[in-house]
Amino acid sequence: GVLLVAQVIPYLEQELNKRYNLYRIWDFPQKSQFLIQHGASIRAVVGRSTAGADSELIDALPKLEIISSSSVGVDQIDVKKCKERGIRVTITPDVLTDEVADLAIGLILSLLRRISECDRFVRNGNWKHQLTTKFSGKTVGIVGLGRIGTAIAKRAEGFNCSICYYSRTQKQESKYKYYPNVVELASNCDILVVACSLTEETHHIINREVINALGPKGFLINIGRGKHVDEPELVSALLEGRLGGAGLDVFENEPHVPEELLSLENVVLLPHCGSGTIETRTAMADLVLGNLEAHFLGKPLLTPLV
Ligand code: 8YV
Repeated sequence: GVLLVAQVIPYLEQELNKRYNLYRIWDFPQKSQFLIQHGASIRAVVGRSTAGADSELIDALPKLEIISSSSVGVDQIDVKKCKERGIRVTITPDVLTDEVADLAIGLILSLLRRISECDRFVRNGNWKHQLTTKFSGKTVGIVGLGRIGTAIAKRAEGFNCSICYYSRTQKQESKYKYYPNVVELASNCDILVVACSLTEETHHIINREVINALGPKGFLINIGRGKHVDEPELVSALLEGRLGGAGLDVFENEPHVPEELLSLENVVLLPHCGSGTIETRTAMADLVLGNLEAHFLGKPLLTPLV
C-alpha cells in the first residue's frame, strides 16, 4: 500500500491510485485507527511541503521502505530517522528551481513597484499615480546560495543588480560577495531574499537584529519557509516602519496569515505558490511517480536524498 499524507494535484493522486493500493490519510477521521488497521501494509508514503512523515508516523509503519515527497524541502520529514531505519527519501529538486526563482523576482517587482496595490487602485476606480521604488541596479542579498538562490541571483543580474549572499560556508566558485553572517548581509543589501532550506540552524534566521539591519529602506522576500522568519518581529517592524516592506510566499503557521499584515500596503502576500504552475507541478508529480517506480523495480532512484 501507498499512503498519501497531503493533498496533491489530481494528476498525481489519480496516477498513484491507478498504480498502487492508495490510502488517503484524510479519509480516516482517526489517524490512529487507520494506522492500527493498515499501518503494517504501507510500504511508501507520498507527501509534500505541508505534510511528510514525522518520527511518530514512521514508527507506526513497520514496513515503510520509501518516502517520496513532492517538494524540495524536507522539513516535514524525520530524515535522521529514515537514515537510521534504512528508509529511502526522494524529493523533487531542479524541476522547480526556475519557477520559484521566477516568483521571487515577481515578488520583488510587485513589492517595489507596488504592482498588486496599483491593480487594486484601478479595480476600485482610482487612477492614482504614486512614486515607487526602482529595482534595476539594487543590491540583492541572498540567504542560501543553493539551486534556488543561485537561480534568483542569475535573474537579478539581468536587472543589473549587485549580488551578495550568506551561506554556512563561502562558495569558492562563486563571484558574488560573501558575508559570513546574515546581519552583515542585511546591512549591505537593499533586498534580502530567503532561499535556504529550513533546518534547526535556519529557524528564525531572520530575527529582530537582521530586520533592523535591513532597515526602513530595505525589503524582505521569503520564498523559503515561514519558520525562517520570526513573524511577530517582522509584523512589529512593518507596523513601526523599521522595515521598508515584505514579499512573502510563506508564513509561520500556514495557512494562517497575521491579521496585521492584511491592512498594510507595503507587503505582498502569496499562498505558498512558488512552484505552483501546471508545468512544474506535473514535472514534480512525474518525479514522485518515477522514484516510486524505480524503487519497486529495484532500480536506482531518480532523485534520492537518502
Ligand atoms: C510546495 C515547496 O509547496 O518544494 C517545496 O519545498 O514548498 C513547494 O514546492 C509543494 O510541496 C508542492 O507540492
